[in-house]
Amino acid sequence: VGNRVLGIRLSGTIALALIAMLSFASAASAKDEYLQAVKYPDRSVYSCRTDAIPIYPGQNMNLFGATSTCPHAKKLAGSGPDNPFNSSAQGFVTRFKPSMVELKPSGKLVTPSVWDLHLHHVVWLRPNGGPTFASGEEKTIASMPEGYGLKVAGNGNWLLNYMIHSLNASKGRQVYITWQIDWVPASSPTGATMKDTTVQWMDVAGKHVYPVFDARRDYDLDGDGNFTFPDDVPTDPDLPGYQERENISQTGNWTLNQDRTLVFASGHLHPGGKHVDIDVSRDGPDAGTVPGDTPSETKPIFTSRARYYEPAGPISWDVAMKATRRDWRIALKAGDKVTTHVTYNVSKSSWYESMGIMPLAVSAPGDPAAKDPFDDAADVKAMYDEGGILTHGRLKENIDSHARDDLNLPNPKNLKSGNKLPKSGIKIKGFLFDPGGFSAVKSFPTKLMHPPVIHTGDTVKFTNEDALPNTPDSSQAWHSITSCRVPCNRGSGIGYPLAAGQLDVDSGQLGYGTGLGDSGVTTGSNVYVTPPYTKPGTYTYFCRIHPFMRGSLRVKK
Ligand SMILES: [Cu+2]
Repeated sequence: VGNRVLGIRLSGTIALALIAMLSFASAASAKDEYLQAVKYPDRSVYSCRTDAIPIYPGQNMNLFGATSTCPHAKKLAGSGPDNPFNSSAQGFVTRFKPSMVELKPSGKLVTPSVWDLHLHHVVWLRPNGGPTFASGEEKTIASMPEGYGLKVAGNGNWLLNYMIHSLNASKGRQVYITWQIDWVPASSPTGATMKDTTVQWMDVAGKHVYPVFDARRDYDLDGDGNFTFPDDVPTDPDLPGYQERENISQTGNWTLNQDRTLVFASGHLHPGGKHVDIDVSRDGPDAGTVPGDTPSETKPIFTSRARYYEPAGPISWDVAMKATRRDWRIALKAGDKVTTHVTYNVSKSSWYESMGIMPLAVSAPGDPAAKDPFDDAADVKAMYDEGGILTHGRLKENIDSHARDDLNLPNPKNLKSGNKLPKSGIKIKGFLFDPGGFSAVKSFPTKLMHPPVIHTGDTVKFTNEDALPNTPDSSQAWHSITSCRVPCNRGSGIGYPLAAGQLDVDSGQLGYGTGLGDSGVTTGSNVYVTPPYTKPGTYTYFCRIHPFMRGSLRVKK
């Protein structure tokens, strides 16, 4: 190795030390730890899947359906029965690994890439007990610690809430939602001593069926690059971010009505998200009687951190979440209040329709390993400081392969102006903005890309003709108009384009969602009018739902 490193002349000793540091850094990052399944003698592992789910061009529907504990069960390992899921005999689910596969016309099963077909969310709900297991594209594996499981009937009925997002206009595709479960029969020796759990669903924005909020760059009032929901939502109506107040939900808080033990937790967030946190408040000997009314009455109990494999940082789904470790047990008392927080990085981009969820596996008190955040504060602090553990490594399907590819498209800023924009504005039809729209594909004709012209102070009207009123949700394609930074002409993915234009412009999803889950996803209109453009220049925008859809416009004095 020469001693000219990074263009700086270094002494041999310093160069060697630098090389040693660099190789240590890469070794450390390669040494992620993963949560291992508890291998009980009475455990068997099964694969389960839904029936085929049709995918409509560009769909982003939030749907509900019926399912059972393990449809189309196939035993993968263990000495249990081939299919315990057609009997009412109970068992414990001790591990739950979700995914989605595409059923190709040839019959082949392929896990689709996140930039193509994307598992936005799927939640398994018990008909009387609410949500239990859940997944987004991060595909966290829920894995109970030794001695704990979720007790259900083999042939139990479940509801499925799922949103599968097609990022393109392709037709005729079908997927299965899949899950792999570790199953311990309740009648087995292991099952006889196993403790049941329930799931306490902690959702910062769970007021609506589609529980989302926005995290915009201008919400960062203290300039630290982060926006924590709901803590950083201002109470002053004149401050940016105040509009998110309506999304704050009591579902982010849980006041216990009996003593309980927490045994497992793992967070869910979206690109841009950094961590989901829970803390617990208990009233102390102060004058007030409200848990958390002085800072000493609140203790952090777990931070689920996002581990981004994405080289560009927290901007894509190339991420895995940290879950609690095997020995994590938190003893809580009746009256304790658990609170959820989620933090997004808003220094690079604004994030729309963001989530912050932390399902907690909860059991009866009495586990001798459980520690009380106040009575055993040092033990709980040590558990907290140790942090979480990943449940799986990097997923090939989450690699944002085409984001930022050079497509040899011109920079809209350098294009000659197009015509003056008519009053009718810009139409969206067939997944194309017109005039001034383009598709992020190589050799898109430049002659269609010329930016239409408006004048300072003008607004722009967009009409989404791919979503017509009084048509089925499945025949509509919902589009957004979201500002991106010029040139906005590179390859599409999750991490490109980013909602990082000169102005924060976002229309929401234009369309007429009518289903229970869909009505909150769309704006209920196919028309959007932008705020006035006050400064001359060339502006670019894209569709967040179908990021290959781009467009530009030019503002003149
Ligand atoms: Cu779109």
